Amino acid sequence: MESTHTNVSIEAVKGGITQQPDVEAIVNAANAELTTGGGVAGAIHHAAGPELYKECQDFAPIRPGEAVITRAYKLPNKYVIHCLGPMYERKKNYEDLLANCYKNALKLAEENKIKSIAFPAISTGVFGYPMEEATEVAVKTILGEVSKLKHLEKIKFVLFTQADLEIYQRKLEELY
Ligand code: AR6
Repeated sequence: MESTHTNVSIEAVKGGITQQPDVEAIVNAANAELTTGGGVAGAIHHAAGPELYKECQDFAPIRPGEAVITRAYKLPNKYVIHCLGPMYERKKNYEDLLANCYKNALKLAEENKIKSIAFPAISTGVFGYPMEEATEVAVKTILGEVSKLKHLEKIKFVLFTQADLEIYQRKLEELY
């Protein structure tokens, strides 16, 4: 019988999402068409190789808040979970849509019995979501789901800059 984990480790680190070999799945801040793009998506597609793009085309397009899972090809991980974040303030419910990204990514991770996952700060680059606000949504949503997790043991937030890392660390201390 499976039991629910109450001791999931949650950490924030500074680094690149494609350089996280200790996790089974990494999350992509994707575009609707699941094409290469820039930022996180560009780095992931570049590191994974062209087969990732080919597999993605079976799932595209996706809508804001949705997530799909693929293999990770040349990346040091087993899976990539592609989430489409909302463009900041473009839709009334942008906060719910961002929360849905995190919820749906965790759902796919659980369905695939994934033990460890790394998230970038979805929507905070090209999509313009302010880091402070996005961090609040990301951390609150993840903490709200933790008690339901059966397989995940490790959740990592991967931030690109020291300033972003500090925002996450502060929010985790405040809420965790
Ligand atoms: N590792 C970790 N974080 C990164 C990396 C990386 N390699 N590169 C950038 N970041 P973005 P979005 C940070 O723009 O806002 C794409 O072109 C970055 O500093 O990648 O959801 C897609 O194709 C920022 O804090 O994602 C879409 O069209 C955060 O990751 C669109 O951009 C997210 O930045 C998605 O925009």
